[in-house]
Amino acid sequence: MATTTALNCISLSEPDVGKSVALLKQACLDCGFFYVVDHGISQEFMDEVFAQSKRFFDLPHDEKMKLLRNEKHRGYTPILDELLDQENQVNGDYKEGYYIGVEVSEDDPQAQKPFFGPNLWPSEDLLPGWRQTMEQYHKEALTVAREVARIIALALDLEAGFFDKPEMLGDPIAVLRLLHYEGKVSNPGRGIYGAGAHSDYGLITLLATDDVVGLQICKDRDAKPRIWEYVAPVKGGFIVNLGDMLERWSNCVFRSTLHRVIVDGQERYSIAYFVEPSHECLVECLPTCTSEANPPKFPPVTCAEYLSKRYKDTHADLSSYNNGYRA
Ligand SMILES: O=C(O)CCC(=O)C(=O)O
Repeated sequence: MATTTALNCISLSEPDVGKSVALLKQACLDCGFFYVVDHGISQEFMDEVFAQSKRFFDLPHDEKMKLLRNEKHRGYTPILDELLDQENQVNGDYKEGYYIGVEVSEDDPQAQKPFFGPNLWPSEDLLPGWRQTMEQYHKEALTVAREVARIIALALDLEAGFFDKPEMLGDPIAVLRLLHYEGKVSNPGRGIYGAGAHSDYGLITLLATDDVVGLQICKDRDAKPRIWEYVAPVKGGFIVNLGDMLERWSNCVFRSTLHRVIVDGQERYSIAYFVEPSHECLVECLPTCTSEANPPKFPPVTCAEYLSKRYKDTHADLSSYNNGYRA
């Protein structure tokens, strides 16, 4: 049985910023995962978001498939749509999801960009208040993410507002993703997982989960065999992890850690909020993370380019869906 890892916990109401920076830095050097609490989103509202999420996933399959994700990565992703770990998974993730991005109307020139455009929404008759709940959560989570990014900047010896610059989190590709694990029992020996091993793509992810245990992290991806540890859910708080763009920015000083979801037969709900910078943001080694003896490990890349490739590599081709099912 895997053990449960101990993670540092950052309170966003902590008046001693130096203390938060030290705790966060240690977590980022060690495993790239930490808890964030006292973030200002009320428990009552979090419960409402989870309840609305459940209402969506409770809909009949045909109803959900009317909102199948589009080429802008908005909408419903059925079970097995995503394959995160091609080496170790046989079919794909035994989870379903729903992507909600930044709402950009069709006539806005920004809608021409990948990942930007109008969201897909279930009708108000079907799920009253659903859109409003999700839009509010999207907004509140972004505020939390910006606050966490300020502490990260300080931990990297940058000015606190480094990620607040327009080319950074000015027009972020921030994606809310509702997730539902229906309860199919994971079997690593047979390549069956709720979510296969992966690291996230962007700057940070804020993850809210229900109280069903399932998330595991592996601190050393090169270890043989890999050692997996559970991350305990935190009531009302976020599990925050660093993404690959931050690992690139920090020249691997900060860690973007492999994680996966093991399902023991119980249904599970979680809500991920992926924070990626603006489309044109150039992700390149920070001056504080390189020296003559430690040159940049990755070439610079724009956020949109990097993200498009990662989504393409992990999601089913949309043309493989026919009448609600995959060929
Ligand atoms: O559901 C979870 O606990 C983790 C989800 C996750 O890793 C992801 O969506 O990237």
